[in-house]
Amino acid sequence: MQNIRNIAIIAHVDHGKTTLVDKIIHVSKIFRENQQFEDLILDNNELERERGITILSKNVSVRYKEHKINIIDTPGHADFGGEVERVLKMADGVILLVDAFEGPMPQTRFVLGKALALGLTPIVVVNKVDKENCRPDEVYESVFELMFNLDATEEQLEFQTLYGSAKQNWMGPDWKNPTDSILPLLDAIIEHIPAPKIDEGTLQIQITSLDYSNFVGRFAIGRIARGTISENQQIALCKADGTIKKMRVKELHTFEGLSKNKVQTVTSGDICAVTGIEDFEIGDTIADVDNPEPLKRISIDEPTMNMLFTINNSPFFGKEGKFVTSRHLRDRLMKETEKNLALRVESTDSEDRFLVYGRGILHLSVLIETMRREGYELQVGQPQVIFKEIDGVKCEPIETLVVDVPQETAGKVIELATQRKGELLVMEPKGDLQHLEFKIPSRGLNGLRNNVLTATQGEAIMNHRFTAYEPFKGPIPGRINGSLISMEGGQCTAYAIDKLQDRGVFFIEPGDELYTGQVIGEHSRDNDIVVNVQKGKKLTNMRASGSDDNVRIAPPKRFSLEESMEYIQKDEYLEITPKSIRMRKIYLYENERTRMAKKED
Ligand SMILES: Nc1nc2c(ncn2[C@@H]2O[C@H](COP(=O)(O)OP(=O)(O)OP(=O)(O)O)[C@@H](O)[C@H]2O)c(=O)[nH]1
Ligand SMILES: [Mg+2]
Repeated sequence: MQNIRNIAIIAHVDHGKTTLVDKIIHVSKIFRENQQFEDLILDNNELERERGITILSKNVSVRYKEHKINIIDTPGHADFGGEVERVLKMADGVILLVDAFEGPMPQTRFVLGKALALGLTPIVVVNKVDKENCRPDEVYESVFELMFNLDATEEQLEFQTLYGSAKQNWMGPDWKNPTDSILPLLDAIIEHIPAPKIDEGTLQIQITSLDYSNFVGRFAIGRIARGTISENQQIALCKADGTIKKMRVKELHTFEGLSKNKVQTVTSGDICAVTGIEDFEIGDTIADVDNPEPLKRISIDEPTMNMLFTINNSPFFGKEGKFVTSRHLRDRLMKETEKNLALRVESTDSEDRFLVYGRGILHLSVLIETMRREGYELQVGQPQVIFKEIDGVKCEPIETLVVDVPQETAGKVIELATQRKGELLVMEPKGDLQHLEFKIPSRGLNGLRNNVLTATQGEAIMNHRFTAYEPFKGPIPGRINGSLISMEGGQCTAYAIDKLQDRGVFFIEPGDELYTGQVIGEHSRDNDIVVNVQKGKKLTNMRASGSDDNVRIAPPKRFSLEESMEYIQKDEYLEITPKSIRMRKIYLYENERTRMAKKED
């Protein structure tokens, strides 16, 4: 029987989890083989690298002092919180990372609450003590207070604390005295995280995660709660609907460093990846073939938002993408639901349109961005929060919003949040910033980030997380400005844009190909207007000379995918192709829009 420790690393977004896990892998290799390694990068998919965030949790494993330590790196963004909750089932302890300047944030509270509820005792790591304005002692105090407020047991309140800098590769008991390695953390794990509890009985593994390999197909990943599992063994798969299917294990792997290691047998307490299990879902139990006993299923957070996904039917349809039909869209969305647990897809009365339910803007935008990179064209509608009727009362999702801003702009931020039914709960100094906490309907967050950043010259740090459903708070004013809409199709000219500059801000550049009904700018007033940007002199070389009209044109306003998702109105779509993101009116022609608006009244 080997000595095993199973730990999950949890924290608010960006507090340094992945950096720390990279360093742990690094040091354990050096420790064993006495050699240098390249920088390891755990955030290995393209979107994770570009955005510098973890989207999927990952299993790795290191060996240290006769122990095998299985580590699960988790995502810190609130939209992926369901993932954390699930993988905590594989752990016997957690490392809670907290940024030595920021302190506990909304997601810290959420993940810590889940860990405490599962009876796990954390090792607290106050990370980033190298930051100039850090305040590790205060942060320690607030972590203690947070645990207390989350009803931690006496035992849990006696948590171990380490200070350090994952980036500078050290951990130790005192933040003022840097050590020369992160080994003190590994020692603390071995000493304070309990070994897995071994229950007597036949095989039980709950599938908590999955992985793909081009060679062997899908891996079912889980921790062996009871018994042993071997290559080629017959097992029973216990499904959600109560059915039990007999199948055979093909290959069996354990985690070793960043990769997997093929093995013959794995015993209870360890985490393994199994192939050969067909049609499994997360939450299913792999059990003994003669005595199948399923484990209690994992509940998954309900979606709080939905968006209409539809095929691209703009005049530019099919020009830039490979997969454009409703069949393509349907198959791709259905495939996604197999691994993206918090996502739900519903058919509508039209075979071209689907309602996609998710946990927030980022959750849905990651899917959209992935699809566009794969060659899909699609359109999406304005994100809608999901209302619920609770005891006969219409309720809506409410979030905790935390904004840290420079003193002098705090007033503006409070005003913006209050306009959207935000309720200020906390206002206190944090370093030289002002720390604000609000309770606000999810609806009110739509587009708020953009306004807050503008109001604070980009200085605000903003975070929010779903807390609960509460009775509907009443109407919230939407976007104040209307849209500038292209009257005609074709290339726009610098001359025409220049003449219209006093009407608002443009999202397009001279020379862009447009179509009738495309949203090309923001009107300076509250109504939509149709403008002609094609007329006038066609300047052949837009950028060439200083005497051209175009030199006076303000640069176009550019939106990220998420900003556009938050920007569009109810009667608008976002057209997404591998090459472009365009906004458009659902009804491209003005007479159609007038007719439809009348119908709605
Ligand atoms: N100054 C400083 N920066 C750090 C430290 N540890 C991590 N960082 C930086 O913080 C940023 C976020 O680090 P990550 O390790 O990706 O954070 P994470 O917690 O994995 O983030 P998510 O997975 O998105 O929740 C990166 O730019 C790191 O370089 C540290 O000890 N000191
Ligand atoms: Mg990470």
